[in-house]
Amino acid sequence: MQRCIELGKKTLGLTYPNPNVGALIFYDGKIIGEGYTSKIGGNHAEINAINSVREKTLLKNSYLFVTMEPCVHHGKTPPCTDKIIENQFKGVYIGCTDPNKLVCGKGIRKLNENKIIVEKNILKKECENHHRRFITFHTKKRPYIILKWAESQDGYISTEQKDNKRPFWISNKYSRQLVHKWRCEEHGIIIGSKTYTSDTPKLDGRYWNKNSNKKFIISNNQIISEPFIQINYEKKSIIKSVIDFLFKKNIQSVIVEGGLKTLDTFIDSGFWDEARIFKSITELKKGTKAPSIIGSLLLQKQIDNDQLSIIKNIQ
Ligand code: AOF
Ligand code: ZN
Repeated sequence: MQRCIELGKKTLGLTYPNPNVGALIFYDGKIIGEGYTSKIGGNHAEINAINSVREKTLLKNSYLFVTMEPCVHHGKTPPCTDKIIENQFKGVYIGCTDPNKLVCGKGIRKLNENKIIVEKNILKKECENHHRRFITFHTKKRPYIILKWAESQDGYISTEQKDNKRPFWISNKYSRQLVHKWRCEEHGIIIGSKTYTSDTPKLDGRYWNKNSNKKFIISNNQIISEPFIQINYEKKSIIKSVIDFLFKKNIQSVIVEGGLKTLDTFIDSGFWDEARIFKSITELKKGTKAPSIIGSLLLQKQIDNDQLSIIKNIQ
């Protein structure tokens, strides 16, 4: 199953709104086929794994491992369970159930009804973590929210500089490349309008690849994307309105890149899942203070001379 997770990661960021599932086929102590969800609208992982097996007659004595329950619905592609049944697999090992209400336990039931052995919850926590964006979207009816910023050694996220030298880089070039990778992994990028006008960021992944994720700019009374869209903040908090808007647009995850007001508004609302913070060795002495955040430390590591901390919301 660990290998299935590795396979699923190959298309992280490229399969939205589909989850990036990983699958493999096990026969007589050997892996004889592997697959992962294709880019938008393409094959599901199980089908790619089946297609990768040269000797199709082996399938009927094989076991399928898959990070998420196989589907039962006719979507952009036919149901994976039908293919599994048709090929008479001996058993299916599943990481976690599919929270999509079109599937949600029905895949497991259908396999059972067709006399295929099903073992579920294999590395469940790891598979749920791997599919955390898709699961958050379907169960909490909002995108998975990642906050990101870089702060100086003395805790500032920007200088007081108001000239055209902005943006002033706090983190090193390796951390910046990592941020571009992260941008390609999430479904959307959010920044505040002040950062948008002062830094004119491109918000792309050019130091990683050219995956064109959706960009959203939040200003006082509207969320701006392509095309510009007004959202009504009157009755709800800003963040609730923003996440409802993103849910309606089927956005499964976002990375929020600042500035301070935008980050603070997300932190105060409690609507965030992860914070990824770079601490550089540079001292700024004055400027805009970094947000403060409380959560559980998931990971801390050096990116050359920057220290990266990943914090999880445990509220
Ligand atoms: C699987 N294997 O690799 C994935 C699944 O529109 P479709 O046909 O692509 O179906 C999308 C839904 O299928 C998606 O919301 C999720 O419930 C499931 N994704 N299922 O058996 C896969 N990616
Ligand atoms: Zn499927």
